[in-house]
Amino acid sequence: MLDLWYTENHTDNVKFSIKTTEHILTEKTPFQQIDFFKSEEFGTFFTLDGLMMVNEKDEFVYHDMITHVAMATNPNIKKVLVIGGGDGGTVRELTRYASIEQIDMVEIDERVVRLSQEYLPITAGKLSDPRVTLLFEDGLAYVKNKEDGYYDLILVDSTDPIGPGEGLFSHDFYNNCFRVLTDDGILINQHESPYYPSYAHEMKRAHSKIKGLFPITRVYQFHMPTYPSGHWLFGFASKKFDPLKDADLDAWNKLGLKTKYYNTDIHTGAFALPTFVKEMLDDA
Ligand code: AAT
Repeated sequence: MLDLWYTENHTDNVKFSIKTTEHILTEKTPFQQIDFFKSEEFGTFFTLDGLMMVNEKDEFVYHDMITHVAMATNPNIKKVLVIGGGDGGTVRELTRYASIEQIDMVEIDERVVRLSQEYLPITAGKLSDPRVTLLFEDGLAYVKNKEDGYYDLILVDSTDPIGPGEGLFSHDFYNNCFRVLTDDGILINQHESPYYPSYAHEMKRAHSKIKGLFPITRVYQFHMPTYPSGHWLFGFASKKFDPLKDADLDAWNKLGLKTKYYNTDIHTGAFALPTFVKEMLDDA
């Protein structure tokens, strides 16, 4: 029996490997290289340009945390924009709220969506919800052309700031997000990791740009076993609602949604950051 391992460089000096049982496919699109694999430990997973995006085992952590923190903060969210997120996991979590009326997902690479629908129904299964509209274009251009004050919530479920995701970490993009949000709008963005310096550098850059635009900016953390260092962050930027002072956690619990990672203790706890992270964000 051959041992086939998927290996990813987490830094120039650190590698992360998963034993695979099958390399399902490899495909180069105009935007990136997509690879799908099967493994014992993480089930089916896919990578973009050699970086882990989603796997069946830990996707719940990321998709719970990108969605439920904002939804518990403002239960009146009706119109949501997801940027990226082609695997559908973020949309899946959003569709659990009967109160949401419209979900627009803007994904640059249609192939990520189609392949996820074929090989990862666990995340893509709710993309057919009638409230969901799929748009295949660059999220940067989409927000530039969108009217003012339209969305209650924007979730930026993007790749890292190399390749097609780069523009989604730009000042211009955050500025347009601010503009297309309603007066009580919330922006959640993929905020990289504080641990390895190359990721921490991007975390600080993103934070410094968002801090200058939104009156309320926080960062919260979660544990993602397959992302570099396992320590990952989302940014919470908002025009009106503070995720700690204004969240109605009892109301969220009354919804009775069963989640595997998020709960209302985590909601509060995730904003408690280690000292080294606070210091980096403070001088960002
Ligand atoms: N749900 C977790 C999965 C992702 S994938 C991020 C998606 O963002 C990809 O499908 C990619 O095609 C899409 N994307 C990249 N750039 C753009 C863009 N400019 N406009 C719209 N969509 C885009 C996130 C994984 C996070 C990994 C952290 N290491």
